[in-house]
Formats: sequence, structure tokens, C-alpha cells
Amino acid sequence: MVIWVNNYVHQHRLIDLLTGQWGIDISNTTAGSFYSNEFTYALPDDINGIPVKIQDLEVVVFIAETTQYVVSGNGALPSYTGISSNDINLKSVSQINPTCLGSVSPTISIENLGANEATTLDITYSVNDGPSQVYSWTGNLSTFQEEEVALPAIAFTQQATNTLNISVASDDVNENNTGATSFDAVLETIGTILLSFDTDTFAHQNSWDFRDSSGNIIESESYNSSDDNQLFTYRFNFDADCLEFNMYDTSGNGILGSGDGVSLEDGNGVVIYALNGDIGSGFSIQFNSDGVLGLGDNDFTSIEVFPNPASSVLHISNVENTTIEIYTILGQVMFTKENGFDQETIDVSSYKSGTYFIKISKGAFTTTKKFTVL
Ligand SMILES: [Ca+2]
Ligand SMILES: [Ca+2]
Repeated sequence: MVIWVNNYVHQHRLIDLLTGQWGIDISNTTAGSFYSNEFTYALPDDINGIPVKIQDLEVVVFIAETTQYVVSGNGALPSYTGISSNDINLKSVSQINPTCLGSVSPTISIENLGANEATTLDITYSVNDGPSQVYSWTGNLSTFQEEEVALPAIAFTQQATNTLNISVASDDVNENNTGATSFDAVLETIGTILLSFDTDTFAHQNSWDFRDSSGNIIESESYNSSDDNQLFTYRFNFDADCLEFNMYDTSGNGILGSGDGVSLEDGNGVVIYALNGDIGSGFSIQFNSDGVLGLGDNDFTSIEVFPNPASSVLHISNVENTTIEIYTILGQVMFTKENGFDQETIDVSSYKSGTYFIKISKGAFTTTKKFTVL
């Protein structure tokens, strides 16, 4: 009898009877007598579409009287002969998402195809043929077991297409010791970032955030039942940085709304990300922001906006002969003034609590600052 364990779909169930439905008759049934036999069984590649893992195979033997009553039984994980002594298979290299953070942390899967238990393994890896890094894995991997290994981050210089090469130490079978994966460069975005999001039928499952290169959340939003199936659009003027956008669905079933899901574009209409609702539990994407309106920032280093947060008035200094605009996070214009004075005082007492942007421009130079109204 053959039983498969550890795989949810196989359900730890009886797969095949090596001795046929009614077993083999044993004539010598006196206590202490030993019965032995040899059986041949060809493993299928898969069972109901689930790949067969030889390490999940268990052999179970039981003795029955007549065809009903099981007297006793036992099971064991088999040991194997006819395989190499030492053979690690670099089974897979996980896909790497484009990143502007200057390093990647690869994850690989190794499998012990050798008879000997594997306890140490040197794993060598490099990106874009740059300097190699060696990780010395230690563990206890018995025959046919596999393990995911998270490798320490490795720095690299970004190219249009980037290639990660990985190899494990030489052993009895070397042709399965190498692996590679490729990943694109991140998008370089220009100008204001536009986010369009059509919420789930159950919008409370949805939220998103933008993070800066230090991992700090710089913008975020979550939704409730009054937001079901609605289109929200936002515009952001980010500082120059490597940014990450994360979208979440707490139910893990994607965005089941009637709309177009999520899209993220830069100021030139270049699509950073666009997908209908099929996002599962979410996604993460990085992009480089050029620092909106950062051109000529040096000419505006003396501009001060205070107090921040503000409640009644906002003071702006060193803005003589500039154009001043204030708008909400949704892009709604709240205030404009041309030919500003050196010092400006703006009444914000009627503004709703939240985040606002103040855009100050003069000739070709523009800068944008963010402030909060309590
Ligand atoms: Ca090998
Ligand atoms: Ca959902």
C-alpha cells in the first residue's frame, strides 16, 4: 500500500495497493514468523495534476483476517539505493521584481538528490557578472528533501536587463548545480504620479501605500463600505527617490469590482502599472521618481512654509514675484496668487483636515512643498 503525505491535495491518502485489492495470502501465521517479499511499483509523474514528490512517499503494511478486520499495521518512509552519494539540485531561482534600491535578496530552492544527508553547502551568486558573493548554507537535508534558502542581499549596478547567476558547490552531479533569473530595470518616472483606483465590491478589503527608499510610508489610503465600487483618482508630487507602491486586498481574492482596477502613470502618461482586479492579496512595484518640479530647487532653498501642521494661517516667506498655488491631494485647486510678496500669509482655517501641496513657481523654476492642515 502506498500513501502520500504532506501535500494538501493528496490528503495523506491511500494511492495504490501494491498487492491488489485483496492482498497476498500468508500461510505461516505463528507468532514471531517473518514474511518478506519484493514488489515493483513505477511512480507516476503526478497524481490528479499534483507532481509526485518522492520524499512524500510512505509505505504502509497491514495484516487482515478475511477481507474486513485489520489485525495490525505499520508504515515507514523508505530509504533509497542506486542514487549518487552527494548531489544537490539547484531546483529553482525565485523571480526577482525590478528594484531601484541597488541590491536584491534572491531566494532559491535546493533539493538533496544524494544518498548522504546534506549539512553544508556553499552557494555562489552574482548580478550582471559583478563581484560574486558566497553564502555558506548549513542545515539537515535528507534524501529527496528540499528547502528554500533566502540569500543575503547583493549589491548591483542596474542595467536595462539584469541577470542573477547562482551556483552551488560542485558535487557528484554537476549539471544541476547552476541557475539564473533575469529582471528588468525599474521605470524612471517624470512628473506628477497619477493613481487611479476602482475599488472592490467590498472596498474595506482594499488599501495601498507609497514608501520611500528607507521604507517609510509617505502616502497611504484605506477604504470602507461607503467606498464600494467607486473610482478614486489621486496625484502625487514626490521627491526624487526610489519609491515603492503597494496595493493590498485583505481577502486575497483581488479586486472584484466592476471597474478597471488599478493604474499608476507618470506625468507623461507612461504607465508604471496597470491591471484589472486580478491582484490576489496584492502587489508591490518600485519606480524611480525624478522629484516633481525639482528643477531649479536650488533657487528656492530659502523658501519657508510654516507652521506645519497649520490650523488657521500658513506663512510663506521668500516668495517675492512668484506664483503660488495650493491644491489638495486630489488635485483640487484651493488657492492661487501671482506676483507674490516676499512674505505671504494664507488663511487656511476653512480647509478640511489633511495633506495639501503648495506649488511655487517663477519663470522656469518650480518647487512643491507639502503641508498638513489640522
Ligand atoms: Ca548536483
Ligand atoms: Ca477582494
